[in-house]
Amino acid sequence: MRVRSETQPRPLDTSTDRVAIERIEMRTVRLRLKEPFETSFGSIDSRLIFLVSVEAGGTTGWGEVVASEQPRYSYETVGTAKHVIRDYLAPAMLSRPVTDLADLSQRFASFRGHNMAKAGLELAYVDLLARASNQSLSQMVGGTLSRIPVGVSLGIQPDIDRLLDRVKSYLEDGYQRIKLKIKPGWDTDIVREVRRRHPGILLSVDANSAYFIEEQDHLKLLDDFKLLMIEQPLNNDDLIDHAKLQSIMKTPICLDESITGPARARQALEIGSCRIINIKIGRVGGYSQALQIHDLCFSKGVPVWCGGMLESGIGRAHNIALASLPGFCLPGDISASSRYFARDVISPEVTVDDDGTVEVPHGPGLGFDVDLDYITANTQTVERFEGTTRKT
Ligand code: OSB
Ligand code: MG
Repeated sequence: MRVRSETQPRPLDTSTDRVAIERIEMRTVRLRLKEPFETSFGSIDSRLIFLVSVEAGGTTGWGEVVASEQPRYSYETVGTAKHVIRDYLAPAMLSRPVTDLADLSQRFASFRGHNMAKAGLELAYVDLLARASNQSLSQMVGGTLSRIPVGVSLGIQPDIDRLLDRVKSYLEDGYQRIKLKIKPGWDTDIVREVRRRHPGILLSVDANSAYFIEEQDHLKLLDDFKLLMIEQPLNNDDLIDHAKLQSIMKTPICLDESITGPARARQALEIGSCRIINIKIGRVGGYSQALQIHDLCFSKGVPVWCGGMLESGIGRAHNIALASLPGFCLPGDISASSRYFARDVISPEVTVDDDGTVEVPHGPGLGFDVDLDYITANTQTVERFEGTTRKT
């Protein structure tokens, strides 16, 4: 598989003046999901959205920490991210003016792990810079696409009929790729049925680490269904067993959970753990890391696509910007706001066209208005941190 564009992405241009961040705010907002979302590690019916904003010189930048309430997808939670931002990352960001994204990410690198917490602040910082320099996020990160292809990630359903209904209706909406969540007992039979009804569609599966290498003979059965990929079949921090599995499977393995940063991406490609990488800005620790993984994969012709974490519109706007980079040649998990929530925190909401694409907005920063009234009405907690190095 080849990546689509010949254009080399530009490095993030943050050569504006040093920015003295005056205030950081973190807040949690409860949004109900329109329908429960079930994966191999559990089911949720609402999302505790974790928003962060940073302020300087009268401009506010917005980011989202994609951690869940429980440590199931990863060890991070809303609670650990609050702690790490409050006690370590916010003080590091406020301690002196920030020169550029590399400066910020270097300060954060002295604290181990907690990528989602770090990413939330990086996102807010990049949105702040974009607004201050009157550029869109996509321009800031060197995006080249004006529309991005998108797919939908379908949770485990109560029964096969319900699954087939959902697949049909998302295909009617135009989504370019259907991803089915699988787990032992909800895998080959349902994939076979979906494939039989839709022989030509881009179809993938995501196991969220539900299998062991000892189950390789069973996993190999999935080779019969012309899947675009199988996402993260094995343990969340494994590379070795995935390499063994990839060597005996025809279906490309795509790693999600295992790719926690650029070094892991390099190692995975070196030993053949996967042929495709899902990039989530939160999982890898922010734009600084996501761009490096993108550039590495782009230079090697390895396809990447943008994963999702059931974000609100704020995280989704950042995902759209990232997915506008030239290496993102497969449809992302960037569905319409209405696929998740009755009402989103941005306006206009993210919509998907009949051709299964989302427009990359042109306006400054996120390119969407942040609906502060709606956010305030649904806010559960707020904490603010003030800088000491005010501009005079
Ligand atoms: O593994 O990609 C995943 C949601 C929460 C946690 C992990 C994953 C997902 C999704 C949903 O698949 C993607 C989305 O539509 O946001
Ligand atoms: Mg996944």
